[in-house]
Amino acid sequence: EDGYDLWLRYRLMDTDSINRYSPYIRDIHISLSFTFVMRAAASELQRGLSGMMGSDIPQIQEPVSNGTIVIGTPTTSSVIRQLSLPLDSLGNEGYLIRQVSADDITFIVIAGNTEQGGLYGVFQFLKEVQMRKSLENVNISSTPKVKLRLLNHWDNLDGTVERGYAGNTLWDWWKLPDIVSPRYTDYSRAMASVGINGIVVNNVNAKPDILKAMWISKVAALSDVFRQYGIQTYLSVRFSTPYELKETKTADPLDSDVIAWWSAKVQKIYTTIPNFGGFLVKASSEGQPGPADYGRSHAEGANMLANAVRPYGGVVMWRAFVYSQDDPEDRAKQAYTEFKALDGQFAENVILQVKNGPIDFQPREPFHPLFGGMPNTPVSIEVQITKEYLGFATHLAYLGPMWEEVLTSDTFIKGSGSTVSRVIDGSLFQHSLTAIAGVSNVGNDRDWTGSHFNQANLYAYGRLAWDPYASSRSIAEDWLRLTFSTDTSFVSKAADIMMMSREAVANYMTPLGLHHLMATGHHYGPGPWVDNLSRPEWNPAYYHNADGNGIGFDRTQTGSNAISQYAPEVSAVFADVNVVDERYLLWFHHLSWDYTLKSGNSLWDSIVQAYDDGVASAKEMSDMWQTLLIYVDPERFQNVEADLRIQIREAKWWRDACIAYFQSVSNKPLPAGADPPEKTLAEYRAIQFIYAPGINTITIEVECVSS
Ligand code: BDP
Repeated sequence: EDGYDLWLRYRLMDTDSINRYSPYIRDIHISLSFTFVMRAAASELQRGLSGMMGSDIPQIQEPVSNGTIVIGTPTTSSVIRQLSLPLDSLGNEGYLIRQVSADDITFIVIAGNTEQGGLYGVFQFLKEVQMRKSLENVNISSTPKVKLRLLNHWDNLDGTVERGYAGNTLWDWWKLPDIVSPRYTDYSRAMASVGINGIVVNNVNAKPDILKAMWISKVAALSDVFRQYGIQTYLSVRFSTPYELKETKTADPLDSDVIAWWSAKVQKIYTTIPNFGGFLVKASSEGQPGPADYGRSHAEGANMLANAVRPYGGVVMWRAFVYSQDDPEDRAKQAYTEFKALDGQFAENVILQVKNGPIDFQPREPFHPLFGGMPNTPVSIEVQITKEYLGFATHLAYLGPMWEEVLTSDTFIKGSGSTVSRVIDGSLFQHSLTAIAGVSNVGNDRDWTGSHFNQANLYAYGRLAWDPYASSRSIAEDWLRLTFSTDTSFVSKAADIMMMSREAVANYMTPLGLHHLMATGHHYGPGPWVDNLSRPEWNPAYYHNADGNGIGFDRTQTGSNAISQYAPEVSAVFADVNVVDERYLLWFHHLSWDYTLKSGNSLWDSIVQAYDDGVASAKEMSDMWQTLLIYVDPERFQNVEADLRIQIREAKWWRDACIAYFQSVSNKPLPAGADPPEKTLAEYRAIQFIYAPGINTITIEVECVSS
């Protein structure tokens, strides 16, 4: 039980369950006209059902009898065609699972308008059985609410993964394209099982080499596997590639040689990778070259690439993660300021990819003001599945509630109910190009994600990409049933652990709206004292502004006025210290240490209390896990147990180091009953990790230059 099977565990069921399911699961009706996606679906169904039933569930072509499962599309399956099922509303990727009776025969049909829809239906059907749901009169249909559901790998060509905590890259670049690991198939199965339909294979901090013919052929070999599962392939590209490969004299997006270079390159890519989807671009951002180097706007840069991919139906996902050291403004305001002015100037196959919050994947951020701020531009959300700022692989932090928090946030841009999910699914501003991107936590570790509970984040991401309105708790419960046990008391208690975990991390790292207190470079441990990096906005001190009088970032009118980037209804709430959710307090306000919170306690005492709550929650999670021993196999139980031990220790490290530092600034006594930090501030400051995982050469260059 090493976690390799993820949530696709087709383990033998108990005899009662086998008996209960056998009338519905006898054989699988396929058609010879299936192409590769439906063939992959049929073999997945056979594999899953045979595994769970403990006997071969064969694929058949004739005849349909009681207990046959008919799969396919109206075009490829004559049985489905004759049933005249209500498939119209399912679109290109939806599915219908239904028990039907015809000619005195009762059987289940899994249908889609396309093979991809059929594949998703098959995975859903398998989940129903894995979760021991009843199949009597089964009638389930579902259609994804977001068109492009992407996993962004930050995988480097040298095999490392930027911000990756699950080993090295899964892509064996060195051996590709000749040797194609069967693991790529298992990866694609897992992705398709949660509805992912696009993979960006390389880091946004891209190297020019990825567009050399040799690398394109490596990507093509991966892509051949992906497309069996309805997955398109995308590449991150470096804006200056033609210039850096010495094939043009500039990378100016308005230069005709540059335009011609990209068009020719795109044509070659599509010849080699027929299911290519387009480009992801990080430009004029954190040292990456971009249109700004040539005095051009982001729209001019993006549109040039968009023109190149348009003839093939490709898209450009242009990242809005930009902030400049030359700009004295609050970093939280910069992306909005820069992009708002360009609204309406982007080509129709460009989508602006915006991180969930205005800074950078912190344990808690308010929603990014560009959600709702760019009505004339398709805008997608980028979330980070890999836990760069939430304890890497070992801390248990289920991110579902964090994403739900942002997706359900109301932008009020078109009045009440203008939620971020409605921006993302295109319904608020009627955009048909919609997307959601998650920064992958997948590596070549046996368990794929570095820990068992990190698998839940990958799963939840896929589920929310399919349906941004889904509840994070019910996703957690499904994942637990698929991954560990369907026992109801296990599921309910383990889901409680998951649901409290992110709040625990936010409390022991950055409570009450504090943010970016992480140490330099690796971002693992605490570093609230860091104030000497060359770029001001890389310093934790820039964000907390703690001094003898108080702490927090004033983003109201008396400060940076970042709140003005939100709709008046939202900014009024953020502006009012008495109304704002206290979990965002110090994100928006600079307050005296003696300021009184709603609890009646002072700010200083409340900060200490929140850190203590975080540590207490980590302990509680571990105690709760101990009660689940009987439900979980020893190997996985002990893995989680060991991770939780690390988490308790490091929660305390975070708490002690931050309190030691903030106390040195506030000069306040600890509230009665609070333990003093175990070590001195000097000792916490001396802790260094030079070889922490996830830092790539670019990051090291950037941050070393600055320190
Ligand atoms: C930051 C990461 C950095 C990424 C950057 C990005 O620290 O490694 O390159 O985001 O999203 O959070 O481009």
